[in-house]
Amino acid sequence: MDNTLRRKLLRDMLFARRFEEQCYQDYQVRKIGGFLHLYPGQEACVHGVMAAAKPGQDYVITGYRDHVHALVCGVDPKAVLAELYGKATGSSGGFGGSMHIFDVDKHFMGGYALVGAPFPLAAGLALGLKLQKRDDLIAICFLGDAANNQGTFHETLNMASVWKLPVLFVCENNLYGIGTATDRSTAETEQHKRAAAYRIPAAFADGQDVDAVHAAAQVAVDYVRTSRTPYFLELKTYRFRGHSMSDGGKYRSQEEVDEWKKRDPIEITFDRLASEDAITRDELDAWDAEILAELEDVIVPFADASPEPDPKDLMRHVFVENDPWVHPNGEG
Ligand SMILES: Cc1ncc(C[n+]2csc(CCOP(=O)(O)OP(=O)(O)O)c2C)c(N)n1
Ligand SMILES: [Mg+2]
Repeated sequence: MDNTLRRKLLRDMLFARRFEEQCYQDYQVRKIGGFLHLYPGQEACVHGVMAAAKPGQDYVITGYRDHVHALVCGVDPKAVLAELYGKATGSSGGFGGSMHIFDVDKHFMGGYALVGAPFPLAAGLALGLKLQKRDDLIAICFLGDAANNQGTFHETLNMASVWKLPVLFVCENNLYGIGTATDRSTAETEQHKRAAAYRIPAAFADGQDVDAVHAAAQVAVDYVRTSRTPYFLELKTYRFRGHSMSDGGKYRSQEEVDEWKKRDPIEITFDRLASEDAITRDELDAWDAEILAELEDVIVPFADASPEPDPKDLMRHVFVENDPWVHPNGEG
């Protein structure tokens, strides 16, 4: 990776970190309600993968830890924060909240609360590309390690392989599903080995190192894009915060968290650039100040000032609207 791209990824990861910290604060003061799953620690995963893909063009889908995936696909941060605040200007009109960011224009297809649900939807997106002969695009599914124990994982990988679908499965293996360590729930903890059962080629990379993620993802993305068949990429990573905001943190030691924090993807990338004299600490601090100012002066005020959704729209998006096949008598 050249330093121009590395610097961009560093700034983008810093933005993602600050955005998530803003969400953390806003939850404390109840500007954000419901569930909130934050991404700090895992930034190198989605940034590294998408730098090897076509953000905004390739179809991306993920679970509930979805804010940063949306941002990387080009969803407006103002619309993401407004969605978190439940405002009408949110990316899902304020109906979805944290777990349901969605932006069809950016080909960001959500944002799902149900663990494992995006697997078959990703295969469906890839099937759609295949039927439409959009051979320039692929589908990318980002999910956690525990999701791989859902039936949907096995059903989808099997069919994606048999049907030759252009889908990349990215496993963000952060070693836990809520408070359960993977080795307590999963017979094969090396997640990439599980793809072999479906004859899907797979690889593993260090999910704290954006260079390593990007290099592995470039192979993966190129493979799917040219062969039009699936690939599985496991990224070993760690979340610095709790699973969600209601995490007591009893299942892992402070020593373990501290050890992983020494492998902060932002610091790793900064150190690599600094070792090549391609950045200074002052420059990083200046970026940080810019990002904090953008949050404080632009993004938060936009979400604050936005209106609540109109109560008359409460039942919208529940049933298909204006579809003669679904409503042959015109009845809802
Ligand atoms: C179908 C379903 N079962 C259970 C849950 C409750 N649940 C929410 S997150 C989670 C753990 C998922 O862990 P993982 O896939 O590793 O992702 P991570 O949160 O670590 O990113 C569970 C069991 C759910 N949301 N959906
Ligand atoms: Mg996990």
